[in-house]
Amino acid sequence: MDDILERFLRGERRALARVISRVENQTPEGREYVRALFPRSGRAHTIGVTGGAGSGKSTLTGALAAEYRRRGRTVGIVAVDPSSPFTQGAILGDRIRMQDLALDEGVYVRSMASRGALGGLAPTIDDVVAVMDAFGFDYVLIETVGAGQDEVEIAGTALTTILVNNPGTGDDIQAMKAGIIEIADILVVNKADHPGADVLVSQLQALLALAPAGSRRPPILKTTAIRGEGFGALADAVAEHRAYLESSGGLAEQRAQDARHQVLSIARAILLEQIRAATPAEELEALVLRVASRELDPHSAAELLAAAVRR
Ligand SMILES: Nc1nc2c(ncn2[C@@H]2O[C@H](COP(=O)(O)OP(=O)(O)OP(=O)(O)O)[C@@H](O)[C@H]2O)c(=O)[nH]1
Ligand SMILES: [Mg+2]
Repeated sequence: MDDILERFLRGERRALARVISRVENQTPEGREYVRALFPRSGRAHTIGVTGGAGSGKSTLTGALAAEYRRRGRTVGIVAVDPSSPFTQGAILGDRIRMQDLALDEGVYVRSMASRGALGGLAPTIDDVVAVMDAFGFDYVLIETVGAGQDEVEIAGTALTTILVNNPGTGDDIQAMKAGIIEIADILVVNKADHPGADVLVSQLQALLALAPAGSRRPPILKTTAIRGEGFGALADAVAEHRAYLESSGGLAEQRAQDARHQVLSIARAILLEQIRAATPAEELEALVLRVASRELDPHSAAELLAAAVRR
């Protein structure tokens, strides 16, 4: 065991930062760290915060973290978004409290790019979350912008997924159409200081009423993240969701599902890497152009790539 890992296990934040960097860069060392630390993970309550761009995810994440600190709990935050204000140091609407959070030993914030080298949500996000979990944070909050597949993937990473909506944007209706609501364990109407919050709550209630009988109805909560309003209730709803998972047997099921998802996505990345290694870029490009010109069908082209790996 090297020095960094030892210091990590003693709870040194600088060692945590080093470990995360190596994990994020997918170095062989990073992989060893994940291997060593993974057995220590699984204790934190992981919470995904997703929703439309600008819906207040970062502000809400900061305010929820502040609520947990008030309750004496520690929090790791992973912001999966290069444009996240976390990087610019503006977590909360209230500057003073933001500073408190930044200086607080019980909170650790890490921003990372949303895309891996091979495209798609980087498998390293799961690894970074596991590392923070192993470090001993009670909660690990994961912010990701809801722009396509990411929110579905994040639901695989987090035990509890919070979907952030805003009044008066019409985004919520879009979200329903995309089926995003199905991944939400808790629905939040943020910017409740804006008009139309209650209307949106009613609309969401009406939509949830269409869910199959017997399925769990996610609670709908109003927050005003810039003022830190509604976070006692939100933290309670998160705890209730965890209790529900534990009592319904859903926790074990979800952990198995997460593990399946992670293993398969890493295996997919490994295979894709092997395909790239077995076929030079210009050959791959030529093959792709043959498909584009309808000379070759995509299945046959993919078979050729797979055959190159087998050789
Ligand atoms: N009025 C009001 N504004 C809010 C509230 N929460 C966040 N905002 C503002 O909304 C804007 C976006 O907030 P962010 O927290 O950066 O939103 P985000 O969803 O993280 O944004 P991206 O990560 O860029 O997608 C900021 O100007 C916030 O101050 C709220 O409850 N009420
Ligand atoms: Mg953000």
